[in-house]
Amino acid sequence: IRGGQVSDIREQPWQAAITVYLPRAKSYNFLCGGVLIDSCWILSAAHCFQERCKRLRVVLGRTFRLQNSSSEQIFDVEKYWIHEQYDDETYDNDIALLKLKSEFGICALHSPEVLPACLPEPNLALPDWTECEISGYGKEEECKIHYQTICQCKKLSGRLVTPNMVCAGDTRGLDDACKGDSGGPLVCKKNGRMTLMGLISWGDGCGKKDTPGVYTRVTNYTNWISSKMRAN
Ligand code: 4AZ
Repeated sequence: IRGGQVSDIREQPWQAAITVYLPRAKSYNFLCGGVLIDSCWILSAAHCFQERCKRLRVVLGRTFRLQNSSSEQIFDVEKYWIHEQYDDETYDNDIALLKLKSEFGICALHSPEVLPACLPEPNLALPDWTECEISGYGKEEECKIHYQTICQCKKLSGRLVTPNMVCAGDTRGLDDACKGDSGGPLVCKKNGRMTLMGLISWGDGCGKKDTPGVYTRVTNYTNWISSKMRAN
């Protein structure tokens, strides 16, 4: 996160860190952010998983990327799905769903540090300039930004913003997602609940004036998410 403030995981208890096993180093390295949406299910960005067949592990309940914490819960990933129409050139449909490995059908246990975000109703529309929050381990921070149903223009720095994307930013160009935050949450308060409206996807740099960040538009994928969860 660019701008933003250092934050405790209890402010964003759905924030996940996705790590990948590096055989040479014999250790797991941070890969991307993710969002806990149910005990055994994590959403993230498809572009994080372009190299296939990697051993993945998810860390929940941790405030700092590299600092173990007594509240953390760690899970291997049983399987993951990249959206069938994901386009790695335009980042259209930049969404992936991960299933955590469990023994008895229960994975994450709820605690003040580990709690799922709510998914929106498929037709939920928020007014432009609704205040929302993003978080990430890019710099262990969160920040407040404004939701924009449509970008000021259909293109951002020459790249197409498709109807499967939503923009959000801070007009001053201070607070923004940045490298390492991809896959993490854009949550907005709706009827008192923090609702997942976006997944950090791409942008033109970070924190440039009048240049919002681009997020995967989660409302377009609620059917895709629930059908995968039901079938698996
Ligand atoms: C990235 O590289 C990235 N300012 C994510 C979001 C934004 C820029 C870069 C948006 O993961």
